Amino acid sequence: MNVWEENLRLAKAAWLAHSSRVLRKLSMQSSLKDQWVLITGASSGFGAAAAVAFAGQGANVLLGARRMDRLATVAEACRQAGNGQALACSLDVASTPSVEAFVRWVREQTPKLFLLVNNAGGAKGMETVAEGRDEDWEFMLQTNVLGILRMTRACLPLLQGTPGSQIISIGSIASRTAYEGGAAYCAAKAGELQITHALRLELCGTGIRVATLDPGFAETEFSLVRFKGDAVRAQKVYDGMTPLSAQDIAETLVWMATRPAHVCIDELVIKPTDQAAIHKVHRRGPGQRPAGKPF
Ligand code: NDP
Ligand code: 8X3
Repeated sequence: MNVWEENLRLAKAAWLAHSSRVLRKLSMQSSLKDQWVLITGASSGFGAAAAVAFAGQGANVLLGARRMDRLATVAEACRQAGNGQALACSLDVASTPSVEAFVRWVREQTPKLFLLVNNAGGAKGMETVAEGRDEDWEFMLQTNVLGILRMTRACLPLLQGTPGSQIISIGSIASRTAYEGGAAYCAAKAGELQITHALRLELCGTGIRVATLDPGFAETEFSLVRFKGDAVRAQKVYDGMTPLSAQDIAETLVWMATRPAHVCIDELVIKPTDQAAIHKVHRRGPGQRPAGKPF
C-alpha cells in the first residue's frame, strides 16, 4: 500500500468513526413514543398547542385545567394528531385538594410520567403596587408559584425512575426584568425561576431533568386574561409587531423534551425578533403607547 492509499484508508476509517458517533448520538435522542406527558393549563394557548404537538410525536397526554369543555376539544385534537391516549381531568392548581385529586386520577392512568409541563398560570391586571388588588395578586402567586410547587410535589414519585424524565416549567422574561404594573407577575415568575433552580439542586443525581422555558410576548389568551376580557386593550400589546405563537412554544417544548437523557436545557429564553427587551419592542406603524409604560 503506497502513502496515498494509506492516507485514503485512514481518512475512511476516521469518517466511519465520526459517522457512527453521530448516529449513536442521534439514536440517544429521547423518544416521546408511548411516553406519558402531563400538561397543566392545557385548555388554551401554550398548553393546548403543546398537547397536540406531544400527541403528534406519539406521546400519551394527560391534560388539566379548569375549563373542561375546552379541555375536551383539545383532547380530541390530540387524538386526531397521534395514536396515543389523550385524557383530560379538571384541575385547579390554586387548590391543594384539587391537585391531589388530579394526581390520584393520573396514577389511575399510569404509574410513570416522562414529562411534567408546569404551564398553568398567567397575569391579572397591570396596576401599580399602590393600586394593586388582592384578588389579582392572589391569582398570580397561587397559579404561577404555589401551583408549580403543588404539582411538582405530587408528581415527583411518578417521575422518579423514568429514564430521561423531565420537569419543564413555563417562566417568562418577566422573571428576569421588572416593569411598571408588573410587580406581582414579575415576582411570581421570579418565584418560578428560583423554584426551578432549587429543584435542579435537590434532584441532582436522580436523573430527573429540570428546566425553565421563559418566553417574551406571545399571542394567546394571556393578555385577554390580564386585561379581564378587554379584547381591544389585549390586542394593543401586539400592535405593529410579530409576537411568538403558541405553536412556537409547543415546538420548543418538544425539542427540549427530546434531547438525550444526559442533556438538560436548564434555562431557555425565547423572544420575538421584534422584542429585544420588555421595554424595547419594534413596532411598525403608529402603535399607540401610553407614555412610560412597556405596553
Ligand atoms: P392562556 O391564558 O392562553 O393559558 C393559560 C392556561 O392556564 C389556561 O389553560 C388556563 O386554563 C390555565 N390556568 C389558569 N389558572 C389555572 C388554575 N388555577 N388551574 C389550572 N389551570 C389554570 O395563556 P398562555 O398560554 O400564554 O399562558 C401559559 C403560561 O405561559 C402561563 O404560565 C403564562 O404566565 C406564561 N407566559 C405567557 C406569555 C405570553 O405572552 N403569552 C409569555 C411568558 C409566559 P383554565 O382557565 O381553563 O383553568
Ligand atoms: C408574559 C410576558 O412581558 O407580558 O410573561 O410579562 S410579559
